[in-house]
Amino acid sequence: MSAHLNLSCKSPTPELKPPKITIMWRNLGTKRSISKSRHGWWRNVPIAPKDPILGVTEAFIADTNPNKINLGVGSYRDDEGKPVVLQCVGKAAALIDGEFQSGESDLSFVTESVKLAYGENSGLMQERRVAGVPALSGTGACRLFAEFQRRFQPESSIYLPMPTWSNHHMIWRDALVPQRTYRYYDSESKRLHFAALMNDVKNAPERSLFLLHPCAHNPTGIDPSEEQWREISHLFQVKKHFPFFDMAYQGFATGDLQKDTKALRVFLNDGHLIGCAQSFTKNMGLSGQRVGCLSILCADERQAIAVKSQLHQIARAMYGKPPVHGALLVSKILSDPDLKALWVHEVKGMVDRISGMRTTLHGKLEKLGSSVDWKHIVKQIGMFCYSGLKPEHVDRLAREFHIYMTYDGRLSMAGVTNANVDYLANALHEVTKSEGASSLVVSLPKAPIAEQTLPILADSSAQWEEFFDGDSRQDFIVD
Ligand code: PLA
Repeated sequence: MSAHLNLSCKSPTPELKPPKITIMWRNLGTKRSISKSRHGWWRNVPIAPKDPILGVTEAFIADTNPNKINLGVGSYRDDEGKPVVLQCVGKAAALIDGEFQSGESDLSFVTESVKLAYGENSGLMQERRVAGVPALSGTGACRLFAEFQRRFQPESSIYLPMPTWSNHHMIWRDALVPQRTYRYYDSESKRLHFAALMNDVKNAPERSLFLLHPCAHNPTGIDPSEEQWREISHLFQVKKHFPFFDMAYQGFATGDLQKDTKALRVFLNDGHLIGCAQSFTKNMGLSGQRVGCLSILCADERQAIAVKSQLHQIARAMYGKPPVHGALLVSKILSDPDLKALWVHEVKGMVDRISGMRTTLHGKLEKLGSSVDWKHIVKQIGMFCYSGLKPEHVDRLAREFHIYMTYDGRLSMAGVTNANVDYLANALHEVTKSEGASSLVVSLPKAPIAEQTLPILADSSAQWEEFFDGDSRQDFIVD
């Protein structure tokens, strides 16, 4: 401002004031107008709703109580509650140290990943019918497929199980693919609602795309049996549906990586063309590396080349390529027999620890004389216990006991340890004291979670109640 005054005073002809005009123009950019325009660009942007899973971790981190427990996100922890670097990963890291990290690693990573999912001896690799690309972990693999689906099956919807991982709704929403749901879980019996599932598969229009969890279903911890997979696969053949498997927990259902691919095997034996998203986040503990693979089994090599080229092109415009370090670690582990054997052993170790904690927690609750029937804690498999706790229980657990979980009552069993299991059992007993034996019944969301704002620590559970109406079959379309 003072510069402006000084300069204008230098003008010999005050009427023209040329320097002043220049300075006045500059003056438009003074602090006040700059800050105004800066605020103007994004003034209409509202704060995004908290993520139903990641928001729990935020609340946990903000809590300073020493007894706090995070049972929100499904990340494996050891019995001291610490994140684990698998030994096989440490050894592989030493081996790849200094290795030339070029795009060449893609090939072996994809080949090894596909072998792991489709089977070592499957002839599919020799037939070159699998279009596989590295992806940004399981989330990125799903997102890439959703984008591919919208481009090449623009009229199609995606059928998601109800319930499913909350982010599935957001992934397909952002890819602008209409969503439908199919029934999966029976809240009363806490079992697979097989008849309803088959009914919904049967009633879907021919040639629909379905997302299936091949093992360790998130959040219910309930998988179809092999016989049930056969029936599902048969019905898919009749209806010409396309199965897209989101395999984020290979190994976590049974502790055996091969057994956990039984759903894929059944579908492959029946001659289906399939899609598969693989994640190494949980089973290799590579959360920070974001390693995944998207594969699509095509009718012949020509198709596979075309599909792969399109997947690469979509990825190229979104993020280029995923980082290579994690993919190198995975391909090293999968291609080295000793490292692979060590990995298989370590996966079993993680799964055994989780199922041991299920037994311990269940035993403690029985000992406390809980009136609630907690058998599902030991019956369910994988990382999660779909407890049936209601939003008001979840609220109380957070407020009074500093125990955090998602509002649907999903507990990550990977966060339970010998040191915190007594405290957890007491807290669960305390908040459910007034409940009867059969009262822990999950109410399923009545609308896609992505469509509504989920309360993380709701002041009242009324907000949450809006999500539920007890009707497990909801069809909805995202425009
Ligand atoms: N698919 C399913 C069914 C998942 O449960 C998850 C992760 C993913 C894909 C994504 O895997 P990624 O981390 O390899 O991308 N679900 C977690 C974490 C474990 C999360 O929500 O991000 C969960 O707590 O549900």
